[in-house]
Amino acid sequence: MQMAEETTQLLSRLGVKEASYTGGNLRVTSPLTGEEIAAVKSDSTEDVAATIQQAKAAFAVWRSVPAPRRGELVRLFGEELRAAKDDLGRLVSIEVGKIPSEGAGEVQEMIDICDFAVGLSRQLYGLTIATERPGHRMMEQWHPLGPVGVISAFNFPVAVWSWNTTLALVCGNPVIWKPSEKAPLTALACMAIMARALDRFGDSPEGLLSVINGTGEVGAALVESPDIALISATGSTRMGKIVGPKVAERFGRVILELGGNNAGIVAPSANIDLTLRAVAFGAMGTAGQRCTTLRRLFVHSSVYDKLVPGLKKAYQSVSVGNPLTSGALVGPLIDKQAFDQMQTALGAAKAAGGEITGGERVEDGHANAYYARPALVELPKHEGVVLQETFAPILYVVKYDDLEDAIAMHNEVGAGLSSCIFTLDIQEAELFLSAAGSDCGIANVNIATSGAEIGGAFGGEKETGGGRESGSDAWKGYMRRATNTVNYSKELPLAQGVSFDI
Ligand code: UN1
Repeated sequence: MQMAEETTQLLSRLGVKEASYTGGNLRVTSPLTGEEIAAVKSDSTEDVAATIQQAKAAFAVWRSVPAPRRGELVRLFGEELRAAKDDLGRLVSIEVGKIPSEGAGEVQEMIDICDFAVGLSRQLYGLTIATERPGHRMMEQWHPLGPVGVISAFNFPVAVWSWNTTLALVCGNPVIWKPSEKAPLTALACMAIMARALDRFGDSPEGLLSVINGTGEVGAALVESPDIALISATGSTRMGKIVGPKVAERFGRVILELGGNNAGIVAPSANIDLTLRAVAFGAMGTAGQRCTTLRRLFVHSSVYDKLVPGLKKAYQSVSVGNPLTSGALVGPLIDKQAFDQMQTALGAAKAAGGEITGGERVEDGHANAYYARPALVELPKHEGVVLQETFAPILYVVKYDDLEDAIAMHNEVGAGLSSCIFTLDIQEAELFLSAAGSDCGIANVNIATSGAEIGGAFGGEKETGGGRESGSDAWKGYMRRATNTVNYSKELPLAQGVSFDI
């Protein structure tokens, strides 16, 4: 079956109206074959303004709905997602090129965060705090914040929106979603799935959830609106450098989840077999297009020859191709630009004395599909191109002798998202996790950098932007805290012993 035809069938089964993905000006191509599969209508800045006003009105209603009732909407969404998992996972694969288990895995991540958010809807706890004044009580409450704008990237076209949306909903906030212009179809599908949950829920306000499609100016209209209390944006550091200051200018709140140049350290005691498998998934999975992809590996000189030849073999033999027709483990890069950037980085690495295994284009019979064999680059020094994130399957390998040097190199880059160490030595593991160790938001032992579960807070430091999404107490980013002091006495003692007797 032709890709466009299958896409139409999937969209119709998922409940997306044909008019929303035919005849529009935003052409959608599948990276699997380079074929055009749909043409989505772009929204205008006037459409965005109207959507924001609707969200504002929805907020006035939704903030007063009890949080456990808000959780009920998320529970129903989780049920609808379970029913739609196969179709939505397949659509993710078609639209952004993921292998089937990763397409389905992304939808599973959405289901998981629904479950988390439903529980959370009964746990939006504030503290009660001891006061210094007699007859007083002090406490904090967490209140809904306001409309949330979610800007998501092509590589996790649906999961990242769901982390933000499920939390925002139970926290009492409407959400407007600006998906990547490379992945508008999966966004339309999510809205159709959500529409079924909203129908079953019954009495939600109009404009509680919406999607706006288009390019930069549509996103900018969202970012610049004083009515959007929080912008949660996932994408490149370059994008974050534009979005962050714009929101700060109007004193809005941001959650930024930007680039990663994630690294691992392989210590002398590492279990080499486990390390090899973990590195292979971390570095080559999702064709190197996760923000948590493993991009740099520091290998102790005593185990270098035990690990690296095996890794090279894996790079030479891993199956690359259309994952829907061949069962390949490495699918396509998202587009030509991604492939060109990969080749530019490899050229720079070669010029710096890097020894490259793989990296070449793999022909799949489609001129506009860009498949590349993942590249392993043995670098003599940790400098130059390795310090930049290239959103492609390139793993740079550098030898080390001293763990402190390896940690220093590890922390030398701008980004600070995810990190890992492979070791059976508890002192090394704990040093890596300590204040003097990895400077990232995520630091792991004996697993690679990618594939985080939703239960932990997700995000990173430095040029990664500092935002946290998904689990732990990331929900606090979607609420405002009010400190309340109540005087139940007949006196008026002032704090800090101040007297002011009129
Ligand atoms: C992303 O690439 O933007 O840890 C998110 C992971 C996934 C999320 C990645 N759970 O790889």
